[in-house]
Amino acid sequence: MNKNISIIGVPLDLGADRRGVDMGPSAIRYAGVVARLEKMGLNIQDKGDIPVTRPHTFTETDNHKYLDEVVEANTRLAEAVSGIMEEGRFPLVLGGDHSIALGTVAGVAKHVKNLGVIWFDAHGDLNTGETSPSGNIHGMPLAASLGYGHERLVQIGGFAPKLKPENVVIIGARDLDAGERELIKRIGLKVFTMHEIDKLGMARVMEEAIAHVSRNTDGVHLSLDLDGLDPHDAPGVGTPVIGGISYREGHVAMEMLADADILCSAEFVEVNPILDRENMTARVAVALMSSAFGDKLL
Ligand code: 6HN
Ligand code: MN
Ligand code: MN
Ligand code: MN
Repeated sequence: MNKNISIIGVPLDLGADRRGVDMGPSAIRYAGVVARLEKMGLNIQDKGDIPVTRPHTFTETDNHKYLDEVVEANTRLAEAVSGIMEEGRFPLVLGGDHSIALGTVAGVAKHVKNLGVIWFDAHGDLNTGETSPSGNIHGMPLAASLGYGHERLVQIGGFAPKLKPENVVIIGARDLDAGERELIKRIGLKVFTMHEIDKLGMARVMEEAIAHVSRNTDGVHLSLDLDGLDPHDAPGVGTPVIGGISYREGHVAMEMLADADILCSAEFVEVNPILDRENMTARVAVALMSSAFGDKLL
């Protein structure tokens, strides 16, 4: 695997309607991400944060809150991630709300012909302006990366679509909106809900998920929303949903990803220190990262 990792933070909460998740990158750094990964023998470069414009007033465009600011931040992020890929390094993006996947996926997909994606989340993030119950863009990035939704989101980075539905899996879903379920069925997206995780176990789910996303792809992006975990283990998230992935299930999933050696990029999003307890969710994020990069217990 690529041992040269470039970290980039995105202090954006506008995709989640300003709820403190902009402090996620600081919380993850405070939890010791750089030292932890360096201790594993990885070469870490922390490139700091993407500048995010703070609006003076609330704006909404066709049921998209803060569309201009979210597009601007993600356009910058796409360029930064693309630059990291060009240097042959592994982009590790720290969120920030999940709308930042728009920029990360755009930057990675520019360099990986057939990009696979593993989307860990309680949610589908498959809404469009038409289906979103909230107008929050963090509920839309997977749809937009697949080519569905507002043109300005779909076209971030200047090309579309970034992903083919057959190269994507969602893991941990348990709160899907009506329009999201409809899109999943229409495009045949592979979703491992909590039902499959309970029934088959995480190891079997990961075997199937890894086989699915690596079959016809040249690299796999991990987009991990901390709300995919159970709120008991990761309480510092803006949209918690009970009955999620346990800390241990999360670890075995990351360890299996490291063993499969398929990742080309990763992002850890939705860490919200204001809603957290003793920075626990940021610490869980760092622990999961180290497992995804191959840290072993023995
Ligand atoms: N996230 N499906 C809900 C919405 O507003 O579209 C929740 C989205 C949550 C998004 O956690 O990344
Ligand atoms: Mn999400
Ligand atoms: Mn979520
Ligand atoms: Mn269960």
